[in-house]
Amino acid sequence: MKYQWSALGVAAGFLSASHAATVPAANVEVLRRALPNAPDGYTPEGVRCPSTRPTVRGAAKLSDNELDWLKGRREKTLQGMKDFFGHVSIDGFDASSYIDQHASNDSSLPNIGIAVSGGGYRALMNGAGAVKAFDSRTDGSTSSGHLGGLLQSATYLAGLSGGGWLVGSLYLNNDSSVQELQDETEGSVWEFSSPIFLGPKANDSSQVSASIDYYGDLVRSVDGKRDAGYDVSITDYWGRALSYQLINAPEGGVNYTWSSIALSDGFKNADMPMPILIADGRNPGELLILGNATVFEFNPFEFGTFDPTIFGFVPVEYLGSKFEEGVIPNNESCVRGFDNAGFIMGTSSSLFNQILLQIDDYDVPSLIKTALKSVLKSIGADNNDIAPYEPNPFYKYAEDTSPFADLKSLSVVDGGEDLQNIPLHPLIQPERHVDVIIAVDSSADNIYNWPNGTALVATYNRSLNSTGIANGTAFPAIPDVNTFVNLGLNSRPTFFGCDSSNMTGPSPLIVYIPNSPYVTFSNTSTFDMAYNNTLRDAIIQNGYNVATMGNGTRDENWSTCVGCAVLSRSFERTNTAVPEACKKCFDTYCWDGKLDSKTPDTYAPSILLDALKIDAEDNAASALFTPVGVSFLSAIAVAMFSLV
Ligand SMILES: *[C@@H]1O[C@H](CO)[C@@H](O)[C@H](O)[C@H]1NC(C)=O
Ligand SMILES: *[C@@H]1O[C@H](CO)[C@@H](O)[C@H](O)[C@H]1NC(C)=O
Ligand SMILES: *[C@@H]1O[C@H](CO)[C@@H](O)[C@H](O)[C@H]1NC(C)=O
Ligand SMILES: *[C@@H]1O[C@H](CO)[C@@H](O)[C@H](O)[C@H]1NC(C)=O
Ligand SMILES: *[C@@H]1O[C@H](CO)[C@@H](O)[C@H](O)[C@H]1NC(C)=O
Ligand SMILES: *[C@@H]1O[C@H](CO)[C@@H](O)[C@H](O)[C@H]1NC(C)=O
Ligand SMILES: *[C@@H]1O[C@H](CO)[C@@H](O)[C@H](O)[C@H]1NC(C)=O
Ligand SMILES: *[C@@H]1O[C@H](CO)[C@@H](O)[C@H](O)[C@H]1NC(C)=O
Ligand SMILES: *[C@@H]1O[C@H](CO)[C@@H](O)[C@H](O)[C@H]1NC(C)=O
Ligand SMILES: *[C@@H]1O[C@H](CO)[C@@H](O)[C@H](O)[C@H]1NC(C)=O
Ligand SMILES: *[C@@H]1O[C@H](CO)[C@@H](O)[C@H](O)[C@H]1NC(C)=O
Ligand SMILES: CC(=O)N[C@H]1CO[C@H](CO)[C@@H](O)[C@@H]1O
Repeated sequence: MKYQWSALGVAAGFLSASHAATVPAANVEVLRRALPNAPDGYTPEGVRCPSTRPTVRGAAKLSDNELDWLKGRREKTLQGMKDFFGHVSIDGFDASSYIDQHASNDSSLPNIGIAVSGGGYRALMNGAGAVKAFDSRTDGSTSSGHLGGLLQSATYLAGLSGGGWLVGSLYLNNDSSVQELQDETEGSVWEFSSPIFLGPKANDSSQVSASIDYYGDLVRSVDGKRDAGYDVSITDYWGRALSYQLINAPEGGVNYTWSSIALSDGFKNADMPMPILIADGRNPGELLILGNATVFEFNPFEFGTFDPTIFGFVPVEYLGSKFEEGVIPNNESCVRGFDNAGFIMGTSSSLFNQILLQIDDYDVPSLIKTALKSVLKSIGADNNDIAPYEPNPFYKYAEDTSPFADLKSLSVVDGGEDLQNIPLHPLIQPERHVDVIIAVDSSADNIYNWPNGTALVATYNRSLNSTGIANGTAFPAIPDVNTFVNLGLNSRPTFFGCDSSNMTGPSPLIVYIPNSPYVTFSNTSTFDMAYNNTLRDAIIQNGYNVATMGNGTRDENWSTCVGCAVLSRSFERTNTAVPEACKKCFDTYCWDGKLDSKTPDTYAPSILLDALKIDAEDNAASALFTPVGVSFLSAIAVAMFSLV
């Protein structure tokens, strides 16, 4: 039974978020990525505790680790901004000199966060296009009309679900650039033409036997964790499977931990922004994730939340240890290896609750549907359709306020399930002092999979009760989704919170960048499971154009306007008059408070520029749902049953 469950579990994960798979390269340069420092592969293992035993830390301040890292990062972003404003000009204003002038006091200079939404592969690719545009390492990105250098100027890079796969791959592959990940040859990362439930593309052996090896590896690694006494769930298989596509190392990077990012040279040198992934806590007894869900973050140092329920963090490296009342009792050892990088990325993207509720809405072969439903139902009954963080690191912690304090197992789910599909939460924390968030939204809100502002509305609503779950966070006023569509706020970039006096408290300015069809229809379904490289690259190129408004072809002032948004809060702190060119930008891009809440026509935009050619005669990707694909899947399922 165990194996049958496992095989279907992976298929479930696949169907839930639409994926494709890749081969682990045979000849990997072992040193090229973060660190494979797990003590025993996928199995967490007891280790001697460090001399200062890990504890839960109250969330009133940032961690000392983060504060130390920020000192280095602020220095690096200074140069990043000088480079950025070296090619992004503001008429009548010398931004480079402004940066120089205030260089001795970096808290007066802009503090930038980038947030990449969820939405499966679509979000990974559209987000990748934006990050590629912001990355000064990308060829051509620092020419006029482009936005290269924003990444080098940013302090934080947050990802959620599919956006988290992007952020994770960038860091787990040694600070790779998007271009490098695209350039990886077959047999390594970001090869989405072979779907995740078939596993890495076959090389010399047949696909069937390659897939059986792949399933065998997945099952073995998760069995190891279970046999060591840890609760496992579909998310374990899901995370393992995802890793084969996202981490370029043998066996899908089975030894890579999330905490190892903090040990990699690039991160230690503060060469890149701090990566943060988001997941939601599921309250005991609630199947739906509501707006009052606790929002957790995984940064390279810690796992935890600023929300008033728990308001605490543990070292992410020591997840799996038996914390109690915020400490690891003296008779317990410390545990490492629970924070497998794929498991963390899988947690942020574990859409299983939603699948359980919605699978009938999707065009999935009925054979799979039936099998899945029976598996998911039985797991649901065990309350196991989540990622169980057991032992709960917040056991008996914050007992007065935490709904999780009595639970031995903390249930964590996809970060978008509370509808906050853009990972803004870590970036609006007052202690982080972020001035501007570049928010890339690839959500599938409307019937054609375009965003309509739902994610911003969710974060805004959450911020309204400042003494409640929002716990002192503030957010700019955001209109209803009908207004978004009627006024076109989702058809081009829009700024929210330009007027810092109109907010519930200090909040960053939001540069909202919604997915739009510049050169290809990038509104593919969240449940599309495979993409050939032509389509992958087209959507990434489209994302580049989304972020740059077609390198300024849609508005030649766009790069200037992004520069103005970046500087806006800093201008206020330094009492600098807003340049006329920026005033013009704010007139164009700031939401002016007008509403138009009537029911809109369906939003179905046409291609804005010239469409890229993606067609080819033989269409490998869509072959999956042909009868051949289905019977192939059954063959795999049968093969797995036979292992029982
Ligand atoms: C990571 O990449 C950087 C830049 O490409 C390189 O200098 C460094 O040596 C790499 N780190 C490891 C551990 O390979
Ligand atoms: C993972 O690490 C273990 C030692 O903990 C080692 O035996 C194993 O070969 C490693 N696996 C891979 C794929 O590197
Ligand atoms: C640095 O700038 C901040 C904000 O502009 C200001 O509050 C602070 O006093 C300045 N610090 C110094 C040492 O000038
Ligand atoms: C797959 O093929 C490539 C190119 O022919 C080769 O370099 C690699 O070693 C092969 N990988 C495996 C797992 O056989
Ligand atoms: C969350 O909100 C719902 C609906 O308002 C409420 O029923 C539930 O008790 C709340 N959960 C917690 C843990 O506060
Ligand atoms: C540590 O002590 C507690 C309380 O006495 C006990 O429940 C637990 O099993 C002990 N753990 C180990 C590893 O012996
Ligand atoms: C906006 O998206 C939500 C889902 O996120 C959907 O329920 C709603 O109908 C959409 N409204 C419009 C006007 O697109
Ligand atoms: C705000 O949240 C607090 C704590 O959950 C609650 O007691 C209060 O009723 C909420 N206020 C409003 C206006 O919803
Ligand atoms: C914008 O620049 C990128 C990168 O050079 C390129 O791929 C894209 O085609 C350009 N867009 C337009 C509309 O020219
Ligand atoms: C902020 O502006 C919005 C839109 O104009 C308005 O609805 C809201 O009442 C204002 N809030 C505050 C606190 O000024
Ligand atoms: C890639 O996939 C798309 C969508 O399935 C298809 O239309 C196109 O023909 C494919 N292109 C190639 C080169 O295989
Ligand atoms: C600003 C604010 O309200 N912070 C609160 C967040 O939650 C913790 C724990 O409940 C409180 O101690 C803080 O005062």
